[in-house]
Amino acid sequence: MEKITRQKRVAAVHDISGFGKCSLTVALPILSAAGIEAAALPTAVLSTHTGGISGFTYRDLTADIRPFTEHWNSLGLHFDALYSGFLGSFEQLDLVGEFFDTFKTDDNIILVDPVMADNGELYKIFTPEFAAGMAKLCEKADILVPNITEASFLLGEAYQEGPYTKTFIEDLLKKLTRLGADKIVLTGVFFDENELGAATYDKTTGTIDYLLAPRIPGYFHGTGDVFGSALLSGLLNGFSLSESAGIAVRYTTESIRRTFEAKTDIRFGVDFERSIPNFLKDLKLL
Ligand code: PXL
Repeated sequence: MEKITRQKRVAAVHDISGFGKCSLTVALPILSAAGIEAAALPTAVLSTHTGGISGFTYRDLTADIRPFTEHWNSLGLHFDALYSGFLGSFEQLDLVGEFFDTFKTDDNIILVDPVMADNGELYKIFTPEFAAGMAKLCEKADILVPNITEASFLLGEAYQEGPYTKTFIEDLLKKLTRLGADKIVLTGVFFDENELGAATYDKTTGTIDYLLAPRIPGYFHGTGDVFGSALLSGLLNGFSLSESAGIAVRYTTESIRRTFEAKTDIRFGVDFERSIPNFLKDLKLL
């Protein structure tokens, strides 16, 4: 007989890009598959994501953030995690900060994925001022999940291309905790051309772990959101930070491999759906 426990609940604060598999169209199904209730606070509605696709529509939902916060607060809702990603405007940095302040408790976690840049560059819609504002929002995070480009912008440092050294990565991890979060999961870590993955650092224990998998060539869109959602699924299912990062690396890699073999347009996102069974086995839910 299944033992019934209280279901975990996440507030997912991301945009909804109608086509292209990223942000909410990735976070909601992954969290749901992992048995977690996912509430959505949409930051913007786009026809597609902005990565390599032109002509997308963009409806900014800044004006809805505070009314969502107030309504959810009036319902007395409790979230086990507050998970933010792509924000729709500069003003949302403060509004999402208020959202965090409203729903932060002693027993929940704030996971911030500072979505704004990759491959050494800010996404076209973001400015250096936005990056500075994001660094302020990161002060509220318990767990920060940047890629190496985002880490560089958050620290105000020049981006360095890989392959990296352990000294470089460990220095970056430690500097990132100065922004506020005690736990860092850095993505896009590689020491040679054969493997790629994540590094985790828990400042409270001083532990650093590397979770690497065989590297698949190409830049696949939306993989940061697949990774972040899988990481959070691991954490809320009782796995440690490095175990959860390992689950997320394996899930993201399997999804990328299938997409690579199918020769799908890399802008259209990865086939994370058909990796769900193995993901659930890794989470010990199947
Ligand atoms: O996956 C990150 C992301 C989320 N949302 C939108 C994006 C991007 C990356 O380009 O454009 C709208």
